[in-house]
Formats: sequence, structure tokens, C-alpha cells
Amino acid sequence: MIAKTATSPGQGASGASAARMINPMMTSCITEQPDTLANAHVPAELFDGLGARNATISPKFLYDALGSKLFEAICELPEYYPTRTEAAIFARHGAEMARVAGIGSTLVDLGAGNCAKAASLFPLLRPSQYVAIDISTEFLHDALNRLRQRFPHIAMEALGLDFSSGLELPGDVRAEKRLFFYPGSSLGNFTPPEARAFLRRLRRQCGPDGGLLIGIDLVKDKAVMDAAYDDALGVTAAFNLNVLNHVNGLIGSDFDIRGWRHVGFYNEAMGRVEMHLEAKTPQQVRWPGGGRDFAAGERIHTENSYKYRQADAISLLEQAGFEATRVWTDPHCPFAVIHAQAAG
Ligand code: AVJ
Repeated sequence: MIAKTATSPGQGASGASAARMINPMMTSCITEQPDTLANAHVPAELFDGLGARNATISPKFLYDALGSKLFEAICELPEYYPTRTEAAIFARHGAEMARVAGIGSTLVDLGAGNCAKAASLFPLLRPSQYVAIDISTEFLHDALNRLRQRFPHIAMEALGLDFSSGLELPGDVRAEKRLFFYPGSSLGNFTPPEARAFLRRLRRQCGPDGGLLIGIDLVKDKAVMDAAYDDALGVTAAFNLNVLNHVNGLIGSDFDIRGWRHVGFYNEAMGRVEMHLEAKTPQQVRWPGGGRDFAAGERIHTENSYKYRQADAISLLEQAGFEATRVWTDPHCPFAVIHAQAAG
């Protein structure tokens, strides 16, 4: 009993109803959104993804309170090279980055999390305003309160928003000298066309004198990438599986974590790391107003993490209207921190 209508993520509400229609016992409910309080804020894309022939859950649902902590733990793993490689690049070239990007900017931190990366650059970048944006505000307010004490002269603001679907900054965010900060290779979660569109939107928000400081993971040895997304301790597995707990809380579904296994690997043909959850045995999942059966071995695709070649990353930025790109890399591990200016 699997939804016959193949829907792809982002098709809108039609896919949502297809996902809920598949339990014949519940046909009286098919036209109604489940109207629990929790469901009122659930994006239709969650139902779209669960109902799609190839089921998907958007990676943004990985970051509930526990998921954010598990991601922090991932960043400490010996196999997970991006965080420490990027930190080494900032440590080594931060002063030059600040000369290139300029001081006194409005630093807009996209996916700020605990704000630690941006804060470590404050002494060099010396922003006049700091705007921390994250989908999960769990960490934001505490982190900002601590930072306000350490840097009382920097005006700070926290914004809880999903900037992947839109990026309208409120009026009190200064329009001049905006420096967007997008570290951690988070751009990799977008497909290249989506990434281009997202960068274009950033470019429009930059104004004429703005810029972007971005960390992008580069293609490297497959074994290194495979290990980074399927670590020996199983932290990435826990991070991935936790998305089912989060979804259970959001839509009242009954995903049984024990019935699923983590799959993470670099897909060479697609140029991306993929994470999936694979059903160990047949799984019957139900939620108010719908459900879905999964065969043993069937997968839910939970994340893509595109890896770029340096030249491709730069042309992506140029296609989005940025110019004068400067690139800093690490001598041991391919990863790029790039500053790009808004083209005039
Ligand atoms: C936060 C999207 C950059 O793709 O490397 C880490 C998330 N997923 N391990 C990445 C992640 C599995 C991470 N990003």
C-alpha cells in the first residue's frame, strides 16, 4: 500500500493529500488537514516527501533540539573533516579575509546555530551589527545573550527563519555593507540550480557594497567522504535516525527508530554525499489522517551534501552575480573559504 501518485518535493499541497489518502480506513479524512496544534505549523513539504514514490524528508528536519546537539557532536568526530578544516582556514587566513571583506559590516550569519563560528571572527571582522539567523532558535537566544556581554558594542539580533524558502530581512537590519556569512558547506544541501537561485537571492540582499563569506566543501577521495558521513561511533547514524523522532513529534506519526538503519555515502555520479534511512524490515507507519507502508530495504532520502570542484564553486558564484572572488584553502584537505563581492 504505497501512494500511487508519485509526487516530488515542492509540488505543493496536492502531494500532501496524496500522502494522507493512502490508508483506506481513513478515507473520510482525506480532504482535511490533521488539525492538531502541532500540525498547524508543519509544512506541506513534509507530507509531500513522505508520500512521494521515493520518500524524502528535508534535511532541515534533522535539527530539532537533540538533532542540533548531535550535529555539534558530529563536528568533533575524527572522520568529519569539514568543521576542523574550515576552522583551520579561518585561523590561518582570518586576518586577510577581514582585509578583503572590510570591517564595520552588518554580519548576517546564515544558519548560526550556537554562533561560535561567527563570534570567533568578531575580533577580526569587527562588525557593527550581527544578525544571527537559524531555523532552530533553540540555541540562538542564549548564545546571543552571552555574546552581548563579550561584545557590548556590536548590535545583535536573532531571527528564527527558514531562509532556504525566502530571505526578507526586517527593516532594522542595515542595508549597507552587508556581509553574508554562510560557513560549514551548508550550500551543499541545495542542488546546484537551487544553490544558484539561493545565491542570487543573497546577491539581491547584499546591496552594491555587500559581500559573501562562504565555506564550500570540495570533491576529495571518496573513502574520506564516505567515512565522514558514516562514522565508526555511529553519531551520524543517530543524527539521521533522530529525524524520525522529530517527524513523530511534528505529525504524530509512529516511526519506530529500531526498524531503520542509517546509510551515508558519496554518490560519484551525482557529485554528492547522500544520507538515507533504510527500512530493515517491512515498516507500517501511521499518522493522524494517513500513513505509509515501507518494504524492507526501501529508503527515505534525508540529505544531499553536494561537493564542488573549486572552479565550479567560483562559476556558481559568478553566475549568481558575485565577482572578485578570493579563495582560501587548506593544504591537507580540499575545502574552500571564498569571499565574493556583489558585482556592481
Ligand atoms: C550542515 C549540511 C553542512 O552536509 O556535511 C553532517 C550536515 N550531515 N553529517 C553536511 C551533515 C551529516 C552538514 N551540513
